[in-house]
Amino acid sequence: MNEIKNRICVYQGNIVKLGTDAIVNAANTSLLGGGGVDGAIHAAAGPELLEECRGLHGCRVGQAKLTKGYRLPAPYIIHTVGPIWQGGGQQEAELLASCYRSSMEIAAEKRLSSIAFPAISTGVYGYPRQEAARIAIHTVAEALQQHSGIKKVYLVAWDKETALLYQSLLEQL
Ligand code: AR6
Repeated sequence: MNEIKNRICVYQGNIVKLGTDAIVNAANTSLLGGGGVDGAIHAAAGPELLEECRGLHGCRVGQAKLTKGYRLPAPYIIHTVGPIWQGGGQQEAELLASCYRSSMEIAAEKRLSSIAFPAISTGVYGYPRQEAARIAIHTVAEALQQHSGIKKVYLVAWDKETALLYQSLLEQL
């Protein structure tokens, strides 16, 4: 597991600043923008992003779609739609894992070597932070075993609490 551990890092701050090959957006099914990290990404990437998103005709929960990064330092954005937390009985865990897995698959297909994820579903969508962090780390670690071309995955935390959570889960891998 050490080799995998070394390919995951925790970053606390604004994901739009990262110059990884792709950053992941925690979008909604319309892909037409919103608040939170979605709003920050659209604001930083510029209006061309919304234009491209219009042509994608939305995205299902648990799936992901690729666009260019436009004015972002990252050349690509992978838009994924996390589940809305409804108490845990609506396949939220499977759907959240699927967001991470699908995004990693797109990155691998595009031969990208670095990707940054926000804590999908843990804002407006209300997913409990600890459980979401556990799913993020484990799904990313599993996907890294499959996709040797992805050299670095950044787990981006907006707040200190999430950063510490990621850090301690990563140490336990
Ligand atoms: N950089 C990194 N992380 C951020 C940033 C940022 N700039 N801004 C917020 N976060 P959320 P969701 C963290 O609500 O729960 C949108 O309106 C935030 O602290 O952005 O998946 C979409 O259009 C939290 O930990 O996404 C959807 O309608 C995490 O990112 C809906 O919100 C995710 O919070 C999606 O909700």
